[in-house]
Amino acid sequence: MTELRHWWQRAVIYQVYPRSFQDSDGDGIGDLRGIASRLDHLHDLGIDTVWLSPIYPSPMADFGYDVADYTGIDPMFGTLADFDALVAALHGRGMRLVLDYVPNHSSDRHPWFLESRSSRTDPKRDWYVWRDPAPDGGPPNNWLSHFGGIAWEWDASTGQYYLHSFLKEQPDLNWRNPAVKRAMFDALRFWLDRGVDGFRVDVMWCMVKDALFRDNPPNPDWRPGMSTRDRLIPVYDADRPETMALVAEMRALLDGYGDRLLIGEIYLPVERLVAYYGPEGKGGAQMPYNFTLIKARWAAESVAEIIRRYEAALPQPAPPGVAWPNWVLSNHDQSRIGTRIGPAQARVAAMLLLTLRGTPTIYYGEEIGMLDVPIPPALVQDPAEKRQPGIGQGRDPERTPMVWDASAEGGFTRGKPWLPLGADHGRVNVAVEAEDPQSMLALYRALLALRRREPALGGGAVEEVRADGGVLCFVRREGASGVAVALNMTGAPAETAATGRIVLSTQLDRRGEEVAGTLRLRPDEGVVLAE
Ligand code: TEU
Repeated sequence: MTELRHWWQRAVIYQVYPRSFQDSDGDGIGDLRGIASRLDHLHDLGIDTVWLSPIYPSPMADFGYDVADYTGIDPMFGTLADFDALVAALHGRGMRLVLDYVPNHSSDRHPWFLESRSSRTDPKRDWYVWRDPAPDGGPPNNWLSHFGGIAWEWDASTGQYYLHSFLKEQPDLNWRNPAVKRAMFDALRFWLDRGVDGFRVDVMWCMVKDALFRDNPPNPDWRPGMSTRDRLIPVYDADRPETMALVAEMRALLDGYGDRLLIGEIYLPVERLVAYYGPEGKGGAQMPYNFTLIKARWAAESVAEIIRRYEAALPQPAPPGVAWPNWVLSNHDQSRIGTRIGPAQARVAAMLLLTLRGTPTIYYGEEIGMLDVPIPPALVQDPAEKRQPGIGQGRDPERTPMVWDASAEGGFTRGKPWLPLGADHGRVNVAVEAEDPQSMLALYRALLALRRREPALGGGAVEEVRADGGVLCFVRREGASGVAVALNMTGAPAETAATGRIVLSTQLDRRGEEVAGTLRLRPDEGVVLAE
């Protein structure tokens, strides 16, 4: 029997993209006061932990992932007083706050970088990654930016290149320099002292680079249409062995404040991903984010295989608090689930996310079934799309404003929203769905309530994972109690063997129906059965 000792094992995390959640001052961009005004929605839904994408002062070249001050709030989002009020409001409701932390790079406008680039002898020169040109005058090596093109920018006034794994406006910090570590750890303490419950660490697997700056080898599987970064295999600029020691230090710092949460944003195959729990599954991040469902082929057999492979990769044995799983369907960098697999299957995905073993993260708007919003070229905001147009890297479509009601701007702003709302916003919104007992919102509420009520859905083991034709089946078991989950991942009726009483269907009917031997599922229907 698994006792869930830690709050983050019982948590349901909700990601807020602050620009897009709620505007309070009419500038068309969301802000902290706006978020604070919408906590009832999250609380009623059954959410207990909010993760905010960056709210720090920033020139917004990458919408806050280019930080110009690690211990402030961008005026666009509010003030430190607004922040403290938000923390107090969350804690007052028994909820928690996780902040984004962006250690790999700062903004090129950060005072540290301005000093660093001012001269080769500046005391902060070594706070960033500066290298001499190659003998031919070109970049020091072949490393590529995640956003296209070479990862090095020439600085004519000091005659060296600096490294930027993302935009040239996002120079990489040099974590091999102890002064950088001290300053960046002080920033963590600043927020922990203000009551923050944890951090989601941006590109955790990229923080440390090869000390010898060796070239990455070519990727034989690269094909036109793929991102230019995929031309090389990122052996030397990501997932370096030294990263683990740094993660362990971050974790120890957080542990000094009690039971705080360290989440790592990590895009790696699961066998490498689990290394970020730390040796023997402890001492690293409690949640190396598991993005396997984001890349999944949406079919019962492949998702069954993902669950088995992930569970098997977790460091074993797993005493409480060690190598705890987590699941993610979407985030601010990825196409929304309903767009990837269709609105009908998005309901099945919601049931999957909230019945699997481990802490789920819900991306804002998924609880009402928001879809990607096509953005005409003239309205594109995302630098990823501007730099490599047309290859599907643009992230604006999944970052459009949260829709609260059927009014013209969806209750998001009284001004002009920074990105347009979807054409479906008269139907897909909180107010309309709150009145509809069959809505996606009603389904999310029912799933979250069931998850809290049913011990097997908390700490219970996941067993008997199998695909039966197009139906994904698994059992969650906790001591004597167990539930079975059966998800029809096709648009056709299906049958599978099951016995028990239906406690929830994705179509929000059939409750209490007894199943004896054969479970018949409608197209795109998932059910949870109690034994
Ligand atoms: O994303 C890291 C990352 O790997 C992205 O390049 C991702 O693969 C891409 O956006 C998919 O299109 C993090 C943040 O989540 C992202 O928003 C930032 O732009 C990036 O880091 C730089 O900080």
